[in-house]
Amino acid sequence: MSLVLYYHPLASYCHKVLIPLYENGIDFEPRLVDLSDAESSAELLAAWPVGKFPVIRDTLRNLIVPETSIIIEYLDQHRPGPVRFIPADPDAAREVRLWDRFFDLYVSTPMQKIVGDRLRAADTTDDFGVIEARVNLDGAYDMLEPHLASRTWAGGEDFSMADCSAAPALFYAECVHPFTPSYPAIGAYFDRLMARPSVMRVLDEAKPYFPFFPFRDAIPTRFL
Ligand SMILES: N[C@@H](CCC(=O)N[C@@H](CS)C(=O)NCC(=O)O)C(=O)O
Repeated sequence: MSLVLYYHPLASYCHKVLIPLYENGIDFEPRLVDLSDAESSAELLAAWPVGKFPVIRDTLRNLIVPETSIIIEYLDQHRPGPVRFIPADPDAAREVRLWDRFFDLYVSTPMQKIVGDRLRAADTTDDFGVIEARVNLDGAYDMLEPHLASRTWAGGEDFSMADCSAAPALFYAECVHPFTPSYPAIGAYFDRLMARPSVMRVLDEAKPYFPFFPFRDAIPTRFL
């Protein structure tokens, strides 16, 4: 098997890459990253010294591919399947890349700030940073609501990289800073995302690890 995926089943950015892998039935060898294990961490750092995951190793080309958006572009180019994640049309591709960036930077980043703060020791929490993250999420929801009211998927009428980014971002954001029921168009889009078999599979595989999620009590019961 030529693709090795360094990942963890609970990690939101790993979901972002598992979705396209499952959408197109791409074979890969899963390599679970355990940051509490020195050997596992060292293997990840050797592949990508930034230490963030997921990371893909393509053993056929002797290549490391980090960063989720770059990984999805790589899969689209080198393992194309029935679902194309970046449209061929340059204007449509730009729109997909824009909303991919939007979900990473303006939904995932504040969502992760809130989650990360919950994991800190009581005397090192960043209350102001968490308030700021919640304000940022409200701003993102205000922008997403009209955007999603007029389209099926985040980048247009076809499922794309932007939706791979949106699914985990919104799944965890709904737990830490709910958008339902106040934002009906985001809620309807979220339901469309959650009904995708690839997304259902990713969440099913994450389920055994839900007890480790600091906002586990806020996971909607339909996912448990
Ligand atoms: N910009 C990166 C973000 C990846 C990321 O933040 N991954 C998280 C897991 S969801 C991680 O590596 N966390 C471990 C850490 O930051 O030490 C990407 O798109 O791949």
